[in-house]
Amino acid sequence: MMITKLKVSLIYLFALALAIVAHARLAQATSNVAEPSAGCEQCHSSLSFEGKQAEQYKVGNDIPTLPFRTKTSWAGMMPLTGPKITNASVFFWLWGQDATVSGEDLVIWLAGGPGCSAVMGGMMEQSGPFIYRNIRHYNTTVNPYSWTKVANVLYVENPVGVSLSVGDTDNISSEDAAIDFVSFLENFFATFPELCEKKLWLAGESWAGTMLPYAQAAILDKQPKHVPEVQGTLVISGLETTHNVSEDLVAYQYAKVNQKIMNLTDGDLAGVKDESDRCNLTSYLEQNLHYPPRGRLPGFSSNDCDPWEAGLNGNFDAYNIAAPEASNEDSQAYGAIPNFFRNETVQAYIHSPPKDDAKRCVRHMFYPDGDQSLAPDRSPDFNRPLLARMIERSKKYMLLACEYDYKIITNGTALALQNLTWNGSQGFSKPPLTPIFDVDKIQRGLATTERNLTFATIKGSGHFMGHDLPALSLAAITELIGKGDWTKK
Ligand SMILES: *[C@@H]1O[C@H](CO)[C@@H](O)[C@H](O)[C@H]1NC(C)=O
Ligand SMILES: *[C@@H]1O[C@H](CO)[C@@H](O)[C@H](O)[C@H]1NC(C)=O
Ligand SMILES: *[C@@H]1O[C@H](CO)[C@@H](O)[C@H](O)[C@H]1NC(C)=O
Ligand SMILES: *[C@@H]1O[C@H](CO)[C@@H](O)[C@H](O)[C@H]1NC(C)=O
Ligand SMILES: *[C@@H]1O[C@H](CO)[C@@H](O)[C@H](O)[C@H]1NC(C)=O
Ligand SMILES: *[C@@H]1O[C@H](CO)[C@@H](O)[C@H](O)[C@H]1NC(C)=O
Ligand SMILES: *[C@@H]1O[C@H](CO)[C@@H](O)[C@H](O)[C@H]1NC(C)=O
Ligand SMILES: *[C@@H]1O[C@H](CO)[C@@H](O)[C@H](O)[C@H]1NC(C)=O
Ligand SMILES: *[C@@H]1O[C@H](CO)[C@@H](O)[C@H](O)[C@H]1NC(C)=O
Ligand SMILES: *[C@@H]1O[C@H](CO)[C@@H](O)[C@H](O)[C@H]1NC(C)=O
Ligand SMILES: CC(=O)N[C@H]1CO[C@H](CO)[C@@H](O)[C@@H]1O
Repeated sequence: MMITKLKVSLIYLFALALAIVAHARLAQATSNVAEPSAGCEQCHSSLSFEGKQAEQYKVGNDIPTLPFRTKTSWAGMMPLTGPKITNASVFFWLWGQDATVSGEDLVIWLAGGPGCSAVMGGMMEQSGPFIYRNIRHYNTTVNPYSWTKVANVLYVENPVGVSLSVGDTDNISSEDAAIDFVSFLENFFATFPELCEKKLWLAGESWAGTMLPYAQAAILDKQPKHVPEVQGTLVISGLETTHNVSEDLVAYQYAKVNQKIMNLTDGDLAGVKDESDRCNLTSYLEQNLHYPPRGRLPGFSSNDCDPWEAGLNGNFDAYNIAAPEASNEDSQAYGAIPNFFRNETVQAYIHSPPKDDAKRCVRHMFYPDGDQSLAPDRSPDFNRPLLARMIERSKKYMLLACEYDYKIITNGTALALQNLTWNGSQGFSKPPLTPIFDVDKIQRGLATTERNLTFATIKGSGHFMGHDLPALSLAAITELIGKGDWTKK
């Protein structure tokens, strides 16, 4: 009797053990979310949402036209609400972090332009789970440097008017775009309330360098319900000052240093110098860029000259002066990505707008006079500028400037920063001298950090750093959110 009972319990225990092992295996298989977001097998996201609201945005694992499966993601049109908004909504795409749990960080990426698509240019060309980098073959590949390796990432179309948005707008400035963005955030976090607990970080490129401090300020002003406080910002090739400073003031020196790469003849270079001389800009840089700065930098005028424009006489791509035959390849990439969004089967699957004319960038945003907001280094004035105020409200603020970028020239940004007073003093005491490394441990540039502001000069990259140096782009976002140290090899 005793023995039988024992046998029975042993068998029971054995069966129970088997069941536990089997269950554990199953759990492991179904929660194996450390796999990449694209090219996954189980394809479960580390994010999940309870609410019905979120459910309608869910994107499945077999996105039409992609040659691999992707993790569950969330995408679609988020309506904007506000006194003057009647019928505007913008597309977003949200990805969970590639880890067993979703982690504490949410990064939002905004594109430049104004008028370029964050989803097309940011997600699908630079930092997303899959990218169109093999543009010769017109197909897409898994991105081994996806930002989802370290954070939950959200790509947002901004401002209204970008091609993956609907609705008309007569908005004309960064300040307007920031107000619309806050409306997006309010509705987004109401739809995905589980994300309200995350640490919120902002990132963007080019014109987003102007827009992002306005966005952060608008969040601080409005204190919208449920929207987390902004922890910090990463700006790549950002416009922090006027075009006159970032282009005209430094164009001659840039052209002189890069004459060969830009294919400028001696005559072309002399033309740039003539334009620069005409407004007495030629020695501004060498006389005024000092570490630490020697007082406020003098004013200047480029009313009657255009040295930057004169530099365009060379044969090169202003976004990457070192790109060989860049324009041809890029136009193909620009075709492949919009085509993805023009496919009706895709549109239905990812809830994107039914547009057969989706474009990577729309021209004439804020037409005809351009962004009416002042540059962040002088808004509302030089004494207490927006950029300085937002740096002071951030754990970390990172500005990356790229060597081969003739649109936003590194030394122009450097001049603006040496003229900026934040956290009690003006400029940096030392130039960027600390080596920084990408995630493959290759040195890619130099950086300096003072009073929560990092300024980095990047070697060997054009304007679109996430395209040119994706492993550095991943290192930069990891540095921002405090999950790595890019000064360590
Ligand atoms: C859209 O994608 C579907 C699914 O891959 C494909 O069958 C269809 O041919 C595509 N449509 C166009 C117009 O390319
Ligand atoms: C709002 O926009 C959608 C999409 O463009 C359109 O179908 C709808 O008719 C518009 N509604 C109003 C009230 O304008
Ligand atoms: C892209 O196309 C090329 C040529 O057809 C092929 O060799 C390559 O495997 C494709 N890549 C992907 C990710 O489909
Ligand atoms: C940037 O400024 C520094 C300091 O004046 C100068 O040495 C360097 O040549 C400049 N670089 C370019 C590309 O203009
Ligand atoms: C020309 O520029 C130099 C250097 O920036 C400055 O010292 C000088 O005063 C300027 N001359 C005039 C006439 O503005
Ligand atoms: C530097 O700041 C002063 C105001 O203090 C301004 O007049 C000047 O234009 C600024 N220079 C640059 C390069 O931004
Ligand atoms: C900036 O440059 C533009 C043209 O390039 C010119 O119209 C404008 O007056 C300039 N502003 C200043 C302050 O020099
Ligand atoms: C620049 O000039 C070199 C040599 O003359 C040439 O090989 C290269 O293709 C040119 N670059 C562009 C973008 O035209
Ligand atoms: C600025 O950086 C310091 C040192 O890392 C940190 O203690 C401080 O909290 C940061 N400022 C803000 C506003 O977070
Ligand atoms: C910024 O300024 C505040 C107040 O002056 C000071 O307490 C803080 O340590 C400064 N932060 C940094 C990173 O220098
Ligand atoms: C349609 C739209 O985006 N309208 C916004 C433009 O900007 C103003 C603020 O200046 C908002 O109030 C509008 O709602």
